[in-house]
Formats: sequence, structure tokens, C-alpha cells
Amino acid sequence: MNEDFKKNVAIPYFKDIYKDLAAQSDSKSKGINKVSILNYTQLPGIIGERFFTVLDLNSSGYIDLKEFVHGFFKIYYSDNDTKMKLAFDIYDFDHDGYIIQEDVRLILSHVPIDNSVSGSVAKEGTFTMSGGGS
Ligand SMILES: [Ca+2]
Repeated sequence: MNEDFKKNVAIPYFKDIYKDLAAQSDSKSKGINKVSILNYTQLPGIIGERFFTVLDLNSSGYIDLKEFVHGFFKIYYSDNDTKMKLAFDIYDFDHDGYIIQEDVRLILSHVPIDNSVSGSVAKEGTFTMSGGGS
């Protein structure tokens, strides 16, 4: 990534978001609390919990500025290997380097598959007015 973009655009942008979220925390000095992360990301159930845990590198129960910027860089500006590692870490509940069947079952049970699939199919039919979507 372009260093100018990183320094002048991405980091100030993430810092702004951090400041807003940390302002809602019960301990501004420690960082963003879990409730604020869950509200901000709107990730469902256990997935939001896992996302918070993965961001909280020092397991302090709060996301400090460094953890926040680091984590959001991984999501938006990292290579595929780093993104895959992030996804892996979300699945790997006990952080032992392995994903077991139960990890996958738990995560997938919180993915709202039904709504997104039927919703988009219905919308597409309405938009194109084809395939009997009327
Ligand atoms: Ca932390």
C-alpha cells in the first residue's frame, strides 16, 4: 500500500472512528469496550464476540488505539494470507492452531444465511421484472 495514503488517509480515518467509539467506553483510557465494538460492527452473536477477542491482542478486555488500527488495517488493507489468518483466528476458539468441527458449527450457526439468500432473490425478481418476480 502507498505510504502516503496509509499515513494521511487510512490512519487518521481509523483514529477518528477509534475516538468516537472510545468516547462511549466505560474506561476511555483503556480503550473501546466490547459493547461498543458489537454495536459498531453489527456482527451477529458469537461472531461479534470472536471478532472482539481477535482484536484484543493483549486480552485486556478493551481495544486500545494500536489494537484497533492494527486490526482494521488487517481487514481493509492486508493481503489475502493475512485476511485468511484473521478468519482462521475467529474460528479457532481455543487458539491452539486448529479448527475443529465444533468451531465451524458454532460460527456458522450465527451466520444469517436464510435472510440474505431469500431477500436478495426476491429483490432481484422485483428489479428485473423477470422470472415471475412481478
Ligand atoms: Ca486490549
